[in-house]
Amino acid sequence: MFKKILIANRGEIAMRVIRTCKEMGIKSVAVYSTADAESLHVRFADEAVCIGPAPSSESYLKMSNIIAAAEITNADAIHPGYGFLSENAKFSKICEEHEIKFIGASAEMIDRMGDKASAKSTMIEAGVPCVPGSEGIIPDFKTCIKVAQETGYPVMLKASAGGGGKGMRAVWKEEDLQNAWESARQESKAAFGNDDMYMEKLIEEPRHIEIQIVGDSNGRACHLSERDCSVQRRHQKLTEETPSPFMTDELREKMGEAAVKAAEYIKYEGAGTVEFLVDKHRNFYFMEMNTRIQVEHPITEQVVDYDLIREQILVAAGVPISGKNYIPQLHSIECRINAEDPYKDFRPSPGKITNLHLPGGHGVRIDTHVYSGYTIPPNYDSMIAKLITTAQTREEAINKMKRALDEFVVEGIKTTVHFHRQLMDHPDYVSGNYTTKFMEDFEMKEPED
Ligand code: MV4
Repeated sequence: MFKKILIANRGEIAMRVIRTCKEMGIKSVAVYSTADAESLHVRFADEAVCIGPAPSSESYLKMSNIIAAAEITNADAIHPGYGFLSENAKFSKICEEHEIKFIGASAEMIDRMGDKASAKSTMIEAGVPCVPGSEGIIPDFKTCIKVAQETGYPVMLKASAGGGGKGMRAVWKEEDLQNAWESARQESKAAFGNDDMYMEKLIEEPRHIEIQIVGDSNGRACHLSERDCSVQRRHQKLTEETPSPFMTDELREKMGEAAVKAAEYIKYEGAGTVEFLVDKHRNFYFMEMNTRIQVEHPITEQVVDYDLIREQILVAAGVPISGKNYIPQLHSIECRINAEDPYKDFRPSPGKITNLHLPGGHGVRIDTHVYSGYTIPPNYDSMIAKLITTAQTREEAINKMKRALDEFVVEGIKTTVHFHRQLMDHPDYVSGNYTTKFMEDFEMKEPED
């Protein structure tokens, strides 16, 4: 078992990993930029190393400095969290070359799943349902027209190096195809240095339902049921829940089986997430596979009583998984609390938290790194806390979320607490009748004076 793990991340996920390390009797090393010198993960870790100035490119993305920190502290493993280097194949490789265990996917696996067209081809081989469309990358516009005609409009053009909606275009009729093809490729080239495109039949008003899987070094995998992540704004998840209000026992069985089949086919090791698009007829299609722990992992932990970070560490240390599939026994909802002003188009609101009161009580979990007096730096993403409520039923979990949001006090900055409070009263949310289109029509009600 590892003696010391370096956490190559910051904020709430660094706290999350440090906590499990402490419970497992593993020493923890925090790395931090000069902007994070007063951050909580620095104080909670057994050791802390400053790896550079505020800009991520000079600190949390600076592979040489992170490896150096691991060497001088004699860490035998690195946990990358999510974001930053968590799905960076080069970093996974460098860790391997330095004989430091990367608690995540191998460089080959990251490359294979990171290239969306190749991931899709792999899933087709594995017999996982995929959206009909092109066979791999589209070589030129002439082929693009032909594939669109064969697929039938509307179609979705997608960047193979993409993800999160970048380089993606919905095309409803042939006359719009050329502009879409050119602008999507430009956007993808600019964002990823790669303009490979593939095409799919457009799934209208889909839900985003993902399955948590864990695979071990013996090639076995299990699933830990689903998370509904359809409430998104500009491809940023705002709130997630499990079980999905759209799920049926039969659909869960089929999606869980498909996700396990995918993981076992590629001999996936560690915690991963298979993302699916689900249409209104409950047909599901492979969308992407993420080879990292996800922000929203706590709701799965809550309903199946499972520590996913602990599982990642055990699998990385070669311990076989229990192998049984998990079906949710409870209902759990996560609200991402961001330092953004929902009354001003969610614009960022960094600064000093002058007063903070966190909610608590039965069924309330808060994953956060902030404290009263903490100054949120403007350099990183805006999430300051995850508020998670868990109860026997969805109605009770929503009720608990409302009560917890009403208790949540943050002064000195604006946050999305009021957005989530209004969401919990929205009829389409409360009825569970929402898709990825939900936020397009959502409008904040002005605050009562
Ligand atoms: C789609 C789609 C409809 N049809 N693919 C968005 C980013 C990436 N995860 C894939 N996405 C989509 N792919 C087909 N064939 C609609 C989306 C989509 C979406 C998917 C999940 C969650 C939110 C979304 C918001 C807009 C579009």
